[in-house]
Amino acid sequence: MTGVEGGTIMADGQSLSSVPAAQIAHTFTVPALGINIPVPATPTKGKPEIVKATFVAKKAGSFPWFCEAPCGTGPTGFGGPMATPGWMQGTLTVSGS
Ligand SMILES: [Cu+2]
Repeated sequence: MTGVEGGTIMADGQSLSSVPAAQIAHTFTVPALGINIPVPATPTKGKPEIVKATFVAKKAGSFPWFCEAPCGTGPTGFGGPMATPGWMQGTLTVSGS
């Protein structure tokens, strides 16, 4: 998904509401909470970019998160880190208040 949902993202100080699919390096996606944060690739190779994201979890619990961009290894890009828990997938735990 290219749109920012359930939060905000700033890339080098610029607020983004979406990132073109071809420019997405990673996503932080939590379907159960309606959160999708696409992370743009660095526009200039070798030049770091600061990306800041915020989101509010609307309920407590443990929810799976994952990256939807094929950023891993292998012919499809879904190997290696994409298939390794703790890298491009995991569990977001939200405490109640
Ligand atoms: Cu990724």
